[in-house]
Amino acid sequence: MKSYEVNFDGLVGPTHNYGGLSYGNVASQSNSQQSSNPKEAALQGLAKMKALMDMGFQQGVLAPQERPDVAALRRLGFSGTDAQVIERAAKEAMPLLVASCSASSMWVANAATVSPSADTADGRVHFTAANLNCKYHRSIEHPTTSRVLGAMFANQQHFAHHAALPAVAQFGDEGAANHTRFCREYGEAGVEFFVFGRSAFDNRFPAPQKYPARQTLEASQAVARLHGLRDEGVVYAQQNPDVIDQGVFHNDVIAVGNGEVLFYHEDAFLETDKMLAELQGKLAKVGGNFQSVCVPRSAVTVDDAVRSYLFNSQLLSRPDGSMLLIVPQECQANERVWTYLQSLTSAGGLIREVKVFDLKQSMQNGGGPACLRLRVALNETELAAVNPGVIMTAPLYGSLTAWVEKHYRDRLSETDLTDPQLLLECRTALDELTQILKLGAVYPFQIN
Ligand code: SUG
Repeated sequence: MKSYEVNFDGLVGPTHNYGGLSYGNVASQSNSQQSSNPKEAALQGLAKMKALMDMGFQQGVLAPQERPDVAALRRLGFSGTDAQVIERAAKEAMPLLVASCSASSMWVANAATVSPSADTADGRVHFTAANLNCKYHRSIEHPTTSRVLGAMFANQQHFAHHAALPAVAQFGDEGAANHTRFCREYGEAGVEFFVFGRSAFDNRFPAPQKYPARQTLEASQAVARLHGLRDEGVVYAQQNPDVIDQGVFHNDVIAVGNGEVLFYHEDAFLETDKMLAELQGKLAKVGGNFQSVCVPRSAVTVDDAVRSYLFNSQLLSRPDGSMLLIVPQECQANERVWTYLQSLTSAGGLIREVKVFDLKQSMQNGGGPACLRLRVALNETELAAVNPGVIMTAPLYGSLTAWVEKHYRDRLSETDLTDPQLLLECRTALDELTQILKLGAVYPFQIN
C-alpha cells in the first residue's frame, strides 16, 4: 500500500504578535515589543503550504486557537464580561494578557508527538498532545489542540489520541520538535528518535546552566509507552546542554531527519557516536540503511544555526529518492550557511536542492519552516480517513487567503491587545474558519 508523509502546517492566528514570551528563544526575546503583521504572517505560511502542494507533496492545515484566551484569564481570577476580563487584565497584569493573546499554536511541531501505525502495538496512528508546560502562554494550548486534532483525525479505527502528560516540569513535553522518525518507507516500521534536554529523576544527566531544557527524558519515555512503541524501535538521545544555553530551545533548531537521513550539527548531541551506532543498528533491523550528514562547527557555528535556522528546515523526499531542503531566507542571508548549502547540494549526496521561503513574521518569534508543520505519516487508507476539509487543495488555498484578507489586521502592537474588539474579530474569523475546514465546534466560545 502507498504511504505518505503529510505535512500539516499551522495557520497563523489573527493575534500573531511579538510578546517576548519565550526565555531561551533568542528571536522571541530580541524582537519583543515590535509591531507584528498578522495578515502577512498568515499569508507567508499559506504560500509555503501552496508551494509544497504544487510540488506534489501531501499538505494539510491545522487551525489556530481562540485568542485572547478569556477562559484562561478567568481561571487566573479576572471576572466580569469578556470585555471586562480583558480590560482588567490589561490594567492589572499586562504580561498575562499578552500571554493569553499569543498565536504560538501556529508552531504545530509542538502540538503533539505522532507515531505512525507501522510502529505502534495496536496498528493505529497515535497522537499525544504536548503539555508545553515550560511556558505559560504555550501551556494553555493543549486542550484546544486535542479537540482540533480529534476533529481532523476522527476515525477511531485508525487514530488514537492521548491527553497531554501531567502538567508539571518533570514531564515537560514539547511534542514533535524533539522527535524524529527514521524509516525506509513511511508505511514500514521505523525507528523513533526522542531527544530530551534533561532528566527529571536522574541527576546523572547534565542540565543546561542558563536556559531551560524544555523536554525531559521521562516525558519522552511516557509518550513512547502510550504509543505502544517497541524498545527495538526507539532511540533516546540527550541534547547537548551547552547548545541549549546558546539558544537551541528545541532539537529541531539543530537537527532534522527524514527517511533514512539525519542532518545535524556537530555540537547537537551528547554521546553522538553511541547514538549514531544505535540508530544505525536499530534501523538496519527493519531493513533500513541509516545515513547521517554532520555539519561541522568549522563550517557553521551554533550561533549561525540559531540565527539562520538552517536545521529548522523541512527535509523532504522526492519521488526519485533524492531529498529537498526547505529553508527560511535567513539561511541565504548568512554567508557561511549559504556557502555550506551550496557545497552540500553540489556534492552529489542525497540532499540535492534547497528552496528558500520568506517566513520572516514567524521567524522573528523563533519559528522556522519545520516549526510550522506537524508531520503525520499515513498509508492510503488512513489518509482517506482524515477529515478532507483540512487537506490543502487549490480551492482551499483560495478560500483561506480570502479569509485572511477579510479578517486579519496588518499591524498589531501591544496596545492593540487591550482592545476587546480584537476578541470579537477573532471569534468571528474562527467561527467562519471552522466552517471552511469542516471542523465542527472546537473553540471554547463555540462549546461553552
Ligand atoms: O515555543 N515562540 C515559540 C517558537 C516555537 C518554535 N518551534 C519549534 N522550534 N518547533 C516558542 O518559543 C514566542 C512568542 C512570543 O514571544 O510572542 C514563542 O512562543
